[in-house]
Amino acid sequence: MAQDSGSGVYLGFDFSTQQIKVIAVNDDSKVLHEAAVKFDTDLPEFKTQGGAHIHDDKATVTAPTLMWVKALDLLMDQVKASGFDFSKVVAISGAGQQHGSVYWKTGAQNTLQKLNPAETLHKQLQDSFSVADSPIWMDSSTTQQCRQLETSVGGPMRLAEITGARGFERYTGNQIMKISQMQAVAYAETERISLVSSFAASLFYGDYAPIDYSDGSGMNLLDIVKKSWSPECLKACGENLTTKLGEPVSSNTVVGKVSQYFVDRYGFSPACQVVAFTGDNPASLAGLAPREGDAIVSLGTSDTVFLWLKEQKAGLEGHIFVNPIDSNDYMALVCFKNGSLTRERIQQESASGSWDTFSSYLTTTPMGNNGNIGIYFDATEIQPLAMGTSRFNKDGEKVESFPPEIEVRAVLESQFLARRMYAELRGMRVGPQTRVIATGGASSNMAILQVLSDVFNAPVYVTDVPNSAALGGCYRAKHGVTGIKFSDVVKGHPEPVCVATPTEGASEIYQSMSERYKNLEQLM
Ligand code: 5FX
Repeated sequence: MAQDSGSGVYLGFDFSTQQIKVIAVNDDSKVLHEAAVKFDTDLPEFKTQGGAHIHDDKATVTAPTLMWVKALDLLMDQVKASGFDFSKVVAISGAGQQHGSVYWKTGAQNTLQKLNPAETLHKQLQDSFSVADSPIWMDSSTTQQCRQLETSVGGPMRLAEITGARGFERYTGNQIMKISQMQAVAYAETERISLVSSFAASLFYGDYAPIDYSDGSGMNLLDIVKKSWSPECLKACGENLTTKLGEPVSSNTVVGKVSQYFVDRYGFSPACQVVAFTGDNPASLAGLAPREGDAIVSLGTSDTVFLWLKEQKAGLEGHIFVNPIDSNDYMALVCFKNGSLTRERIQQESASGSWDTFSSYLTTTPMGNNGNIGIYFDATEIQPLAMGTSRFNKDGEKVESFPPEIEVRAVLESQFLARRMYAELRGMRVGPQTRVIATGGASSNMAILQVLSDVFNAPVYVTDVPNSAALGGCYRAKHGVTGIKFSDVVKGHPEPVCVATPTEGASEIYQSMSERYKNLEQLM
């Protein structure tokens, strides 16, 4: 298999919701190897759907912790069988789905430190978790705990000022509070609580790896300015949390050497280093190698806008994380549930299921859609917390339907106006100088990207990086061990290509439309 000798190799893992993925790159950022294990199909014995178990109440969503361990066994065996030479790996880092938590049972540290290379990890760690099913980011069962935490620190805004976000159901502190309340015995038996990211790093390190500041910012527990646990938040969420969580560290910290288990079983060099793992979104920021001021718009099942911020301002919408590359900076993230699935529904209903027809409607309708605005929340949106469809004509009157070409433009214009409006609240500054980097499935449709460019009044770029979280792990591994500037680490990274620039007049049209959108959204 392709593996150039001489150059250092860096491994990046992504423990995401549906699979574990690994990428190996060399010093020139050339991808040498990729592999993945999918939970639903490669580990059917765990009976997950999309990597998760949705419980009867629909709000509780978990994943079996041991499934992730077994997936790593499979992945490592698969990569070894392909002939990959692990001895060349200089450093490892990686990512995990954000917010999910792992509960290590008393004694698990000892087991981790003494792993037998003749046995699989999952066999040796089968009794190491006090809570067998890890709550994950899709869980929304902790509304009561969110309100309790907000009240205990002085309200949602105060919680946002301390931790970068008001109480969000999926945030780990609220999940921990629920476990401490509902599974008190299991909680008492827990010697360490990891995030999915630090749990994954612990498997490689053969000991408890620390939580990094950036993924730790998704917990409602970390003081994102002081970069230490907030004593008042810890107190509200469970007993002895200071001990159970361990000290958080900067995201580019070298945790230590890979464990003897990986040296003996897979042939890693004993000098190979493990750099702190982080959340999948922070890792993607690193994997897209942005420049300061870039706005990344990910158009997928859910749409996400990410920003690299020098300064942050607390607010009730969206999330602020400590920046994964430079912990003096921040990263803003705003997530929207109604992304591609809603666009696909309109494409089915108004464009006969044809993307060509959908795109042609975008080129034949004018910017601003003659004053028509449609808002389409097929699933309960995150901001605003609302559901349903509303259409308004140029006079602001509600109408039942739009002609198909108006409907197609309306869904994109309202989605992009919302992405822009909420991202601006979290510090995004768009304009001709800003590079908007589009990723995700819909970023291959040029007609859609032209609307994005017009609404954001900024040039839109695309980049050929399909696995940005795993690739971000490789870059972060190199950054952590070499200490060289991040811009030098990513020097071989493909430059994003500009594919759309704002049409003349777009700025004025969407400035006034955004005012109208803001008011209409409140009627939802
Ligand atoms: C971000 O806050 C999220 O909850 C998701 O994007 C998860 O990180 C997906 F893994």
